[in-house]
Amino acid sequence: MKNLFVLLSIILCSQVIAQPAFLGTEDVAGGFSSPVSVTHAPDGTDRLFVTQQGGQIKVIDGGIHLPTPFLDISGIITSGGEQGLLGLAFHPQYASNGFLYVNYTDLNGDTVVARYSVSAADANIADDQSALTILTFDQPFGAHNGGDIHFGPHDGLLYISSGDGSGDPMASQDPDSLLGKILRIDVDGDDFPSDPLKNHAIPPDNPYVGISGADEVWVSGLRNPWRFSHDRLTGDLFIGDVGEDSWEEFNYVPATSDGGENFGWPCFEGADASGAGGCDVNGPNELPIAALAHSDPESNYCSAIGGYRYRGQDYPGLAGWYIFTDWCDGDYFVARPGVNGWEVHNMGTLIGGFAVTGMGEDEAGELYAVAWSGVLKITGPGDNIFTGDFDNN
Ligand SMILES: [Ca+2]
Ligand SMILES: [Ca+2]
Ligand SMILES: [Ca+2]
Repeated sequence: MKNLFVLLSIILCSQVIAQPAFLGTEDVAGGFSSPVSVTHAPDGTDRLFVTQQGGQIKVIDGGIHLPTPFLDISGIITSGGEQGLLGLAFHPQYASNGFLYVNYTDLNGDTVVARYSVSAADANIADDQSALTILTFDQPFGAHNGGDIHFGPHDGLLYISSGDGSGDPMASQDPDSLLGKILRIDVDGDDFPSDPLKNHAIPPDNPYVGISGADEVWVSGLRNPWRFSHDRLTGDLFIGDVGEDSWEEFNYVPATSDGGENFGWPCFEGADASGAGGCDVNGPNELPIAALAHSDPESNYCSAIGGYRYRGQDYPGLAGWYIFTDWCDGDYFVARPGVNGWEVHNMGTLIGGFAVTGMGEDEAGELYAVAWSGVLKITGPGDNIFTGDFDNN
């Protein structure tokens, strides 16, 4: 009889262990209006900053969503659809210089990257009169603006994502156009002293310096790189590129790259060649490390949400995994380099579809998602991520 109880308890324990929650979420704060990004300032305060599409930046301090906006530029932007305040990044030396950078569509619908300064009086209020335009470029239509911005942790340069502008998608293949690219600039200099709307320097090792093509361009051939990130440890670049009819792409540029990668759009979607006008089906096409098929009958993939490679401390089982999702479907994925290229695993749905618009890191490298009106912390296993059943596809 005693042995039976032992056997029963082992079976019961096994059943509990057989369906572990590899990824989960914890509520952090709510009450946001159309949040599109969450990030931190490198200043030791452990605050989170949430970007709202309508033009406000809100602060979470000690788990409290502060009612007064950090910055409100709603009066100088166009928002709605794919337009609005789309990205926020803090200068690596923010603790000493107080500079932050935003990416928004202005009243003409054109992209503006501008610098603001924190106010002298209050660390939770930026000076809305301190704007300095860093870079601006035309957007032919309202959609495909890209809009994310991040400083490279390895080079201190500002990276900016731009979509193809939803006009002529061949802009993504035109090295003279800033559309359909990841741009890379140095915000600590000004190579254009006579131009008040260009206040940045060109990194001398950018791939089109000294040859035909816009000097700000880092990589090209992207359709709508809505959210991207750097690996905070290595500087590797991960780009979620929203697809058209067939594939949601997650693209990768190692920190050792010289730039100039061409991710194929519109001549390719994933590995599929297109006969679009002017396209060379034998032309360059850097393939994604992960791609979600619209044709998957069990899923509803429609908008890649680029995530982050986990470098936090709370969930060692996630260490080194790139975690990403899709806005419409809600499935979460993890990826890392394997023996035969990148291995990718579907970790299931965390909080449902049409929810997560972006992800971000706190100062310690813990991961967060913005979804509906809230900010959620992404939680994981304490040990090996693969200790039990999971959907390995
Ligand atoms: Ca200038
Ligand atoms: Ca050039
Ligand atoms: Ca591609």
